[in-house]
Amino acid sequence: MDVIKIRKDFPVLGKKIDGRNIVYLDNACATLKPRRVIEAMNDYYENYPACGGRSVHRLSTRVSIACEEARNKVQRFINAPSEKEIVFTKNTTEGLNLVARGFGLKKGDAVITTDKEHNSNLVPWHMLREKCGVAHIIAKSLPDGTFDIEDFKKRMKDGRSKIKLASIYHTSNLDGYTLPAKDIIEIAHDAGAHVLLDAAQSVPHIPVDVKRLDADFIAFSGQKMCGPSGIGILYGKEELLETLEPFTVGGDSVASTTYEKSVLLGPPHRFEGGLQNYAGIIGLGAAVDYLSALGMDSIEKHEKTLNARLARTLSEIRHVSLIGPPDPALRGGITSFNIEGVAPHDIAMILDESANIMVRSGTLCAHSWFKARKINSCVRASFYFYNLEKDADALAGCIEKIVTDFCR
Ligand code: ALA
Repeated sequence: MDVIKIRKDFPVLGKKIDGRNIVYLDNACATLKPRRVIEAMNDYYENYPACGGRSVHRLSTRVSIACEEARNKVQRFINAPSEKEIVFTKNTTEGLNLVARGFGLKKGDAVITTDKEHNSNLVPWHMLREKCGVAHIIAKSLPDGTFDIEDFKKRMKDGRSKIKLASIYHTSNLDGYTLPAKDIIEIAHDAGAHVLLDAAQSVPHIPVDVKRLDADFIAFSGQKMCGPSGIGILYGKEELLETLEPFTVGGDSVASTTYEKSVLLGPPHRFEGGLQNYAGIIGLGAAVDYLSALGMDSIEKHEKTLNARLARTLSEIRHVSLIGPPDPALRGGITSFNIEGVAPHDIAMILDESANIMVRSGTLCAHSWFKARKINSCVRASFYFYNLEKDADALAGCIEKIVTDFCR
């Protein structure tokens, strides 16, 4: 990959703060946007800022066509069998909530997650337990953060006929570890459960093929894959979307209504009530084109190279502890760490203010994991394809300096 050339596509990478370029390593939270995405959205606002799916005039028709083209692009990107299986949502969280609310789980049923879930794949199950009495089972990770497949198998066996849904992260936002999703899905299916993958951190970074995985649902977000914020995707197998109950209904989600009754449209439109985020959908389509042209295999390889380089340097710095598997090949493009005796938010601020290095710090929307392990929080650096080796080196150099200055 020609990273120097690629970087020219990202306007913000050409800008300076305090006279220096930025080193953006907060990609697991939100990625930067290439010019092509920004232009696609501007084109919508400048040239056809109408609504889609309703009016028959030319501007509106153009919106409808552009949105359905974006849907087809997403379909091809994840190898979904039908465009009807691609539902536009606000973000991953909304996709997960849509399944949690609409899947028809009731008292006596159970859902299984892991002990490493983002709050978006935890809070909906807490609510379902409190409101409807749906049990929540938690599969354990191994001490290094990898998936304990034996524990999962046992829990699926013990909970057979009770566990209706396994809702699990695909790639962890905490440490970058990617689960053996295909095996997990097979185990869940054999036990009679469906599977929902929180794919917010996988779809932007590795090739994801829903047909090969045989995933029932996957949810992900535009903003983590070079697209705009405020747009997400829920993929669901067509026959499951047919029975999933929508929670936002209204304009454009119905075929017809009387005063007494509504006839819903089929998927995906029945889930897309109200005017949509047209600029976001169109921008997402442009982001998918951009990533497809680069190739997901190349993106994955590049991130792993940078993470391995960072790991080599960090392993030589005392007082630094890593979160997740020690082998960087198992952590995609993510390195989460702590420096003994230095608060993560302080580290993040020092990195930002002294070197324009932007990382995330805190509990990464996974308080439950940190609390269970009595770790306050951490710093997370996350790479993307536009990062350079010198970005990894700059981070390592600053960490070394912080250790020298603050650790005795
Ligand atoms: N899920 C996002 C992150 O991990 C917000 O940063």
